[in-house]
Amino acid sequence: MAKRQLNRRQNWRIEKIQGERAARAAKRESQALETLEGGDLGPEQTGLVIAHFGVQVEVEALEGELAGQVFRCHLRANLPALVTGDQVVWRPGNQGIGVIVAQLPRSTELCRPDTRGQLKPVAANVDLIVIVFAPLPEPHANLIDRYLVAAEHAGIHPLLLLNKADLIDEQNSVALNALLAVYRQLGYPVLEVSAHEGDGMEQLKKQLDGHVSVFVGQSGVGKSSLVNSLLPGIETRVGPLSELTGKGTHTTTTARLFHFPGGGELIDSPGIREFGLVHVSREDVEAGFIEFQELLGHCRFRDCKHDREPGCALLNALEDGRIQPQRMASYRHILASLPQDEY
Ligand SMILES: Nc1nc2c(ncn2[C@@H]2O[C@H](COP(=O)(O)OP(=O)(O)O)[C@@H](O)[C@H]2O)c(=O)[nH]1
Ligand SMILES: [Mg+2]
Ligand SMILES: [Zn+2]
Repeated sequence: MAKRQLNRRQNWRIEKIQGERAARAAKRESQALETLEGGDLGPEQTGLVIAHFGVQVEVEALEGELAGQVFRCHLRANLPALVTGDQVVWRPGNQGIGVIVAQLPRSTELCRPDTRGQLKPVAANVDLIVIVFAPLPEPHANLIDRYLVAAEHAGIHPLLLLNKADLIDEQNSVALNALLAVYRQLGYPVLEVSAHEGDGMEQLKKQLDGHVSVFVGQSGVGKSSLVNSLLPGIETRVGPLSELTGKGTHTTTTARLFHFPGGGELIDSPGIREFGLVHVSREDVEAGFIEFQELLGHCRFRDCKHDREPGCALLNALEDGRIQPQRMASYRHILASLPQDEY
């Protein structure tokens, strides 16, 4: 009991200190904003949010003589929450500081639940999800299908990337080829590369050019290796920027946007690499299996669960090979993993 009270008192103290710290930061922020707004601000122009810090964002100028330069920006009150990848209207101040005036509409949003379980956007305007897998750790079709459902749900094109092609041998090649064939047959783009040996990397660079990508996939498949190979000297690129914001309260907590030297953008953070299937409904899962699209709504029973029902359009398609058994198994596996009320 005494211990719990002590903990409560400690917690209260910690919360108080954190609250005071946040209040001081907010005050500093509004004073800085006031000073900035009182000075000479440059014209309104478009920019790209490349990183997000507690109360500020880093914006890359997209047009005019400042294009390509990075500015730390204060946020005007009443702006919606900004994330990396957002396009904004902003005005430059002096000494690399600016003000965000407005957020431009997003084409896509990647969301994740926060610590309270609430879905929060973590990246905006991503248009390519690179789903990475490898001969080792052994790929699970089920996991790939989860990523595909997530990509379809977010309305973002997927690219299936088999890394560690140098590890393909007589023992694993049959199963791997069968796996790749399933996705090729569905019309998904599939690429084989080796981050270590460099095979296929030029092709990958071409596919990334012109897109804002994220890399996802299970641990150990080589995402870090791929990113390091595609972004040589990433540390030196990050270094000078973080000096600007190196104060304790401004440590980056979210994703950062990088430019691939070969063209295209990457939005990256550990959180994004683990991006998976969150908060989807039974309908979302069905919609995520693209080969189901022309069949859904054609079952005899309107509330068909595609399980054992007679006249089920999906089961008929499974029977005559229009749906591949492995995909049907994945579909059932994913459904069974949803919270009960969604199922
Ligand atoms: N043989 C081989 N190993 C690789 C390749 N890419 C990455 N690895 C290795 O796979 C392991 C996991 O790589 P890492 O990039 O940390 O994977 P991550 O967890 O997805 O970020 C490391 O030991 C890498 O050296 C590759 O193309 N070929
Ligand atoms: Mg890694
Ligand atoms: Zn059915």
